[in-house]
Amino acid sequence: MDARKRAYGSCALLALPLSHMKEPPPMKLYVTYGSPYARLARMVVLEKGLEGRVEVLEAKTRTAGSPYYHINPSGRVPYLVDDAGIGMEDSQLICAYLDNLDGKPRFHHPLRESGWAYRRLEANARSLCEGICVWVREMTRPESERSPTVLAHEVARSERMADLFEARACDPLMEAQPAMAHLTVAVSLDMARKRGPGDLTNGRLQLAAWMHRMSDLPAMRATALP
Ligand SMILES: N[C@@H](CCC(=O)N[C@@H](CS)C(=O)NCC(=O)O)C(=O)O
Repeated sequence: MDARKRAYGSCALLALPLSHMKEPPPMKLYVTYGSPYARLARMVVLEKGLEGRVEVLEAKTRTAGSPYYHINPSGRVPYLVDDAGIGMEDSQLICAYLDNLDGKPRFHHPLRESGWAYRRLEANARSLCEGICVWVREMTRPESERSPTVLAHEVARSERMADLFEARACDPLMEAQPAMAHLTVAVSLDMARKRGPGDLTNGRLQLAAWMHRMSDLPAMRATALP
């Protein structure tokens, strides 16, 4: 039995050409192009070859009355609406969801995910990312509203975290096939260099070499910060 007959039974609809059959609606991924969290989700879409299933849409964040708030009440990106119309926020959840769609996760290896060493690394990576985001956000405020204390605190944090990753850059875990922890460190370092307090790989030779390798990932290039 052909697909139309299975879907609709024997009726007049069978006279319709196949092109009239309903495709599952594409998933929608709401992003901003400067957000490192949204970039993680965009990278997973590309690395998993999901471009045909996921439509990437730019959201208007941080704007009073933005129509985006009707889609995602938190107003944050990334936000994914799956093909059943169910919405979810948070890059960790969205990346895991997208990576698992084909049942063969590449960035969430089950054994690695349950390993404490890997989970500690990913927590460090997210901590680096969050601090850099705070710095960038503070800098988007009018100069008179910026807090030099917050800025200095985040610069110091980012330096300490960069030292931590410099010391670990040659660990087998850091050198392993990229998983979410690796993607998160890479987007954070890129954000720090282009929008943040500066290039955290300067003077950190191991981290610089590691970042150089990560920058070759096709999805890193394709999602480069505007
Ligand atoms: N924990 C969230 C953080 C997401 C987040 O903070 N996104 C920022 C952009 S980097 C955002 O949407 N900000 C808009 C707002 O705060 O209204 C995740 O991992 O997705």
